Amino acid sequence: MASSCRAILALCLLAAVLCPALSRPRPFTSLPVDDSRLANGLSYDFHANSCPNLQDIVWPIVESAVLGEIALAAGLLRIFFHDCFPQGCDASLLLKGANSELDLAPNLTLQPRALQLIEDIRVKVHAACGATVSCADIIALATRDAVFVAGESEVFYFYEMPLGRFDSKAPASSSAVFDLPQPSADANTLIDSFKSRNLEPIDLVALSGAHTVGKAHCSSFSDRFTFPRGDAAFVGQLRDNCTSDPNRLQDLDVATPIVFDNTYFKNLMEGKGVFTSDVVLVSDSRTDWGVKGLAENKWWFYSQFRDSLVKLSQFQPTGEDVGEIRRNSCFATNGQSDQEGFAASA
Ligand code: HEM
Ligand SMILES: *[C@@H]1O[C@H](CO)[C@@H](O)[C@H](O)[C@H]1NC(C)=O
Ligand SMILES: CC(=O)N[C@H]1CO[C@H](CO)[C@@H](O)[C@@H]1O
Repeated sequence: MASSCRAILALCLLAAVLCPALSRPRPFTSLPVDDSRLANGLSYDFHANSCPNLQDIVWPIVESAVLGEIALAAGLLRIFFHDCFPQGCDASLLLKGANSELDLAPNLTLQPRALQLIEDIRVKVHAACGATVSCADIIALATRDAVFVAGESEVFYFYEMPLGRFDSKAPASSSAVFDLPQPSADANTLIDSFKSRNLEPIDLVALSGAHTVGKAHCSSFSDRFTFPRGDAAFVGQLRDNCTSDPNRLQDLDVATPIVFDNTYFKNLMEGKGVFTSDVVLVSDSRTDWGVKGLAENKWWFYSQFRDSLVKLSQFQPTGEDVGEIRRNSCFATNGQSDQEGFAASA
């Protein structure tokens, strides 16, 4: 009896994953939106005329991809961060070929399937609207939708993403890419690094909450085994697991690894953060109150994460040249031939 129930349940789950008819309609928000506080050139309805169905095209692709492979939500979030932080959200990260950011150490572990998903979405969007939407806007929308799918949707706030970004014509410089904070960073370094991008300590705390999903290689937190920090038994377990299998992937949120929720902060309160950059947030007076507050109040986490992500999403490259809408591929500038773009990736 019990086993036949389980079989039916398994079938229903499978159907929910495979059957698009069961997919949820695109979430929307009825909150009033105010363009006046957005960065230059961005607006919530930027594509209202050029691509009115944009969000209805993006949502079902992301929803079915993430339901099929929940890890893509983490993959997109990290791509978004790594694209935006060095020189602004301009899809410079995606360029392949000479001087590609993807060839630099901090990007060593970006998920190839999440990168490809962005290009797959571009193809569908451009088929419907022509080359009117940048890869940078597609990354922003896809990331927002993926987080929603991975979250507790009944309580998660949906929100509008500012749009109107342009794609870069070249990769970011390697020095800008190496500006991405290291997992071994201390609180001062993290706070300064975020501050230099106009992000407050509370933004650092909330955005680090992205580590409520996703995984890390042992090499990313091996410094934990030299410098005692956090819960000693937990660190011992991390070390033992990495010793027995150095290639294992460690869940960043050990309690609820595939749900986008505030458990990451509850773990931190118990000393169970994976990176030094996570653990130090609990013991600095500029961030400890944020960790405690977001651990105690998931509503605050959801709204703070939204605000901080929307803030990060508005980083724009400085300079005269606003960029372009990549026409042939998110992996290649319009000047690069497709050949060059893809040859480099082979
Ligand atoms: C505060 C400074 C941060 C540091 C030092 C940091 C560092 C790292 C490192 C080292 C990894 C694991 C790489 C690997 O071993 O495979 C990782 C994974 C991840 N990071 Fe961060 N990160 C930071 C902030 C962020 C932010 C702001 C976001 C997004 C808003 C983010 C999202 C993610 C996600 C989702 C993963 C898992 C990726 C996957 O499973 O594919 N991180 N981070
Ligand atoms: C270490 O591995 C064991 C056995 O697979 C697992 O139960 C435990 O959760 C792992 N520890 C951490 C910190 O992930
Ligand atoms: C996803 C991706 O392209 N990763 C690259 C990151 O950089 C290393 C070299 O440092 C490449 O080998 C990876 O392919």
